Amino acid sequence: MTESSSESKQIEAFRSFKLVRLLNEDTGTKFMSLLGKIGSQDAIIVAEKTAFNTSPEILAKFQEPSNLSALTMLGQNDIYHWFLASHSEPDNEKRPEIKFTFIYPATETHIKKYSRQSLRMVTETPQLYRELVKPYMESTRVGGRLNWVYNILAHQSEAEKIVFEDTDEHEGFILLPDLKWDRKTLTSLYMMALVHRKDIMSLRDLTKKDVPWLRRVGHKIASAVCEAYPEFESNQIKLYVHYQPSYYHFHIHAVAISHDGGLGQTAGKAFLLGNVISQLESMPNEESSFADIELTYVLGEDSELWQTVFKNL
Ligand code: G7M
Repeated sequence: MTESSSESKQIEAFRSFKLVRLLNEDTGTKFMSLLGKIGSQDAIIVAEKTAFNTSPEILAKFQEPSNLSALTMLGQNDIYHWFLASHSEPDNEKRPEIKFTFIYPATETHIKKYSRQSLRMVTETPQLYRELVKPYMESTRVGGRLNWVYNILAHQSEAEKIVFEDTDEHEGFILLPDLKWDRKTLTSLYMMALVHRKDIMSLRDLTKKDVPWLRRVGHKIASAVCEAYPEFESNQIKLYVHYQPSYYHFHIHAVAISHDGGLGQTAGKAFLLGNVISQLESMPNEESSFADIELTYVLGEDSELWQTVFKNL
């Protein structure tokens, strides 16, 4: 058989695939596998979305908004906006294929955060934290970087998206969809809980005294997610905090365990809330905190922390 006749035979077989069922899908890596029949035999199709074409001609299309029909805004908060969009073919309008996050005006920190960069493992001792990292964190809390958080807490932005709120000033928090989530695809459910109290910049400020509060918050988040989305049971939701987070106002991520969230969910970045609580519990006294222990985590080489603290060590 010649190469071209074998190819056309395989294409013909592929086209005669009769779907039996979906075997698997992954919202993070944008993949699905399908079981089907070709005649009487089983066949599997694994489908993956291809990478973006980043040739200059295609990138130039972003200058012509008419190429992005059906641009629907999903949310907006301060300088952050997020959209769903389709290419110009009318059929696609029913099923948008691109989700955009639009940051405008963007700062130098945003540009660095979204740029390709090498990663480094760093070990932050309690002393390093006290002397260099904590002052850095404090410096980022001014100048509007937390505006979007305060807008949510004051019900000035995204109020209609709040899934649950405990309004207590000290105990309370707001649970709402993370801007990363399209708010439709349940297998990639991605929520966040922003606490009302403003005295916790990160994991480092949690003390043993906070354990009962953290337990209550964890339970309330899990039950609120399950009440809003009854497809989930509480052990299908992963609760974690980031160290380092991008924003220094304490928040907890609540994500469907079926979702592959990439680097943000890996060791070196995500600290499971349950383990944070048990680590705090094992500390010697009520004032002991995460500020007293060494933490190892991943940093991008373009991040301000790498540039200003760890690179020079
Ligand atoms: O833990 P870390 O600081 O890296 O996470 C911050 C999270 O906040 C990320 O998952 C962002 O997608 C999410 N996020 C950031 N901004 C600016 C917004 C926003 O304006 N609205 C909502 N809902 N989530 C946001």
